[in-house]
Amino acid sequence: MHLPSLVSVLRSRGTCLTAWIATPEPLLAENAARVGFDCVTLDMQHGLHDPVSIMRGIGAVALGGVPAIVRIPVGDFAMASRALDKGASAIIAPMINSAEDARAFAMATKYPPIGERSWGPVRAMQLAGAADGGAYLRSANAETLTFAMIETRAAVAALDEILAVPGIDAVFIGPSDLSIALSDGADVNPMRADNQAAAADILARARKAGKLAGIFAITGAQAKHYRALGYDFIALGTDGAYFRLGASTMLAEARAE
Ligand code: 3PY
Ligand code: MG
Repeated sequence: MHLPSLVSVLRSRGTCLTAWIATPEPLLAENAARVGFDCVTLDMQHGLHDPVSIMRGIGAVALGGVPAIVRIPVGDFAMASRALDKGASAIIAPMINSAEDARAFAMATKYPPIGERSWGPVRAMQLAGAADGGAYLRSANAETLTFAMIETRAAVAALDEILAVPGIDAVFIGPSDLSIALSDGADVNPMRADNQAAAADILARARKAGKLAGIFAITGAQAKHYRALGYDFIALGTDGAYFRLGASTMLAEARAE
């Protein structure tokens, strides 16, 4: 079985809605893929995934026939490279606050001449159906995407320089952290007016630079709103929320008079 890349799914569908899986259990990732998400993200920053669960989770997502994406822990660019080797179709790097952060991220994830990703993509080649190393090498820089998370005041201030870094394909807005930053720690609310205005500005500047843009949505209604605004990549909820919402809806149905 060959896994479609996120690039190919974006090309055919326009917008990707990704599941967000924090629990390091491959069956959850596989179920998210089978339920109809366009792709599945495994979270190492706030989720409990580790290098082994990433390897297993990517295989499970492949069984569901959609691309897998990995959010790495803050600053762990070595892990970005390892996740790509294991077949991740894109990497989301949190807290990219400067062009220097963005360059370190691109160095680890892109082969020369853009970066200095080290060779070792055995599993990625199998999942991509690459005929040989040369075929993978020639397609990898374009087919594996880098999302720089913009979620602090420093990142917003440095956005144009971050967008100009070769090898940074996209931004991904972390609206909760951004709202904490913009309110100087007083609030965590992605839908604050100043936060939504900042997100709109980030989207516009990414577009102007010819880069993709993504954002995290806590609810389906928020995701719909972001679809209407034209984001390419929208994360919808988390595995914990899917479980709580599904279970509470079923319980309410069962107890209804
Ligand atoms: C944020 O909203 O800060 C995030 O990192 C979403 O994943
Ligand atoms: Mg965040």
